[in-house]
Amino acid sequence: MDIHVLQQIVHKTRDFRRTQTLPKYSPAERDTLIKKYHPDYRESAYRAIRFGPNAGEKTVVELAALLEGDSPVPDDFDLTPAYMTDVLVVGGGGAGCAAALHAHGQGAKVILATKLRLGDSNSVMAQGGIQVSVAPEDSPIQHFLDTLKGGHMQNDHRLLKVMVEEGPSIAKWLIELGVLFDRDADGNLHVKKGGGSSKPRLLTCSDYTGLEIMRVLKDEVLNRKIQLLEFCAVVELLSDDHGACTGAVLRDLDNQRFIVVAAKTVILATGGIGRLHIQGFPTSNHYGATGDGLCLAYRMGAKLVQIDTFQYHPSGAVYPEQLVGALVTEGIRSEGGHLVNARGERFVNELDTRDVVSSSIIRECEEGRGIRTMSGRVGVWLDTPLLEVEHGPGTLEKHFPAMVRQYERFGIDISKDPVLIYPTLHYQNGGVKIDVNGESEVRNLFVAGEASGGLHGRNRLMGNSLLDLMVFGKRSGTTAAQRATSMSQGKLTLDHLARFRAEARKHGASFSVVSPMVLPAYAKKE
Ligand code: MEZ
Repeated sequence: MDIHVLQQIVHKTRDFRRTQTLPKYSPAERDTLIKKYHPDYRESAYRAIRFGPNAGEKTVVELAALLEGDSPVPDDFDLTPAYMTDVLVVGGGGAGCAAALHAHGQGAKVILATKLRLGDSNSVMAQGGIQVSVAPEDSPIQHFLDTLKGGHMQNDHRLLKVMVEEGPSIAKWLIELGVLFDRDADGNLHVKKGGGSSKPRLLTCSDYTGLEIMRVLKDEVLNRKIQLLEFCAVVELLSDDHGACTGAVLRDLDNQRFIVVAAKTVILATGGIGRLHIQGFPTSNHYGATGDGLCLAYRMGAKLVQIDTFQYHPSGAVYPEQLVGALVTEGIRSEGGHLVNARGERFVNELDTRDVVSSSIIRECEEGRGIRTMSGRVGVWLDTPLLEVEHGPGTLEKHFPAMVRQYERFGIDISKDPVLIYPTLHYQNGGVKIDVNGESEVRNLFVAGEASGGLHGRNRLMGNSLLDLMVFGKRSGTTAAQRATSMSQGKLTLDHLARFRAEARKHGASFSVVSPMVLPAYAKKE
């Protein structure tokens, strides 16, 4: 049936729905729902990793194959360095830029390598805000408790404590650099409430918060003339006789040549894995989100944590086809947008945590209450016109200009028509195990942002990602630089790779998968 005909149920049921208050699920109901419908609980999508630091632990099959994958670098590779630096930062998103700026601020020589362009990252695509407890009725303790609850009490307490406590100083730093957060009429910072939070805590720049933060950070990296190696993907790390990290091998994607960088410390800020499309899910992630940092760190011997849990953001676009998987910010639900099934009914408190909301949407669709597009995709409605009814005409244009434009390009006016959504692969909850300064279990190898794990437990709260990458970008950049400026460059070897290959052979690995993936499997091959 035509999508415009199907939409009518949303308009017809709006007035009734506006009179409803939906309770949140009890803890027991949430558990039952998630175990039945959340993709993290589909056993067939998982397998045990056969060797390496996480041997015997389960992760999704797509990631397991890459973690066990072989390096593109041969054993007898010539390790003469083309560059020497104190700190090598890998990744040009928020965590990478923050790490590079703070390392540079310590007086260290810094190289920032990124496989695409500076700024190409999930950070620029973060829409709904950054969580910081700045409101008078809020506190870091409250932020700590909300995050812990959202993460099913599985968060690393030490990392979480650091993140919530340093939030306000990070907001101050960003404002001083020039980030224009939304403000109230009296000039105070405007805070909004996100899913799973007990207090309004989101600082926003309309619905392009990440883009605004990255505008400023990118400028700062360029102004400080930090050396950039763009279109250079890190494909292997280097180690000394004691297994400490001493640099990396990069592949220049323009001419496919390898480049060796000798670095006293390395910071991986390589982001997530959305482009692995685990379990066939579309993704909200950028083109380079292929989990490179996880594979690189794993081969070096760094332990990973909670790599069996992923975030499927409840509202990924389902229609039109060109937008499939693209993010429809949680901000719309925060401002009152209803989720509506094919019968015109609400079916979950829209501000419950993302795992609960996503599981509820999947339940509706699996039980036949979803809406099917002509191309065969299924989803539920997000009642966007409701925001205009509740808060006045022009609300969407004012608060969600990016979202309005995203749909306008395809002839859809979200102030008049609801949009069709379904969970989209958004975030990797786990990653490389780090300490409070971002250092992994491998000496001199630091990890910041989405590639690291432990902070968010089994479900990240909205807006905690931008804060995570600023806090741990800062801590890893500062610590890596202080360490590097007080030591000499270590020997460059591939000994860790020889050990990894020997172990792989013992387990009968076929060496047919090469990792890191660098670009998605469907990238055009030259
Ligand atoms: O932190 C996020 O993932 C976020 C703010 C997303 C969004 O819905 O806008």
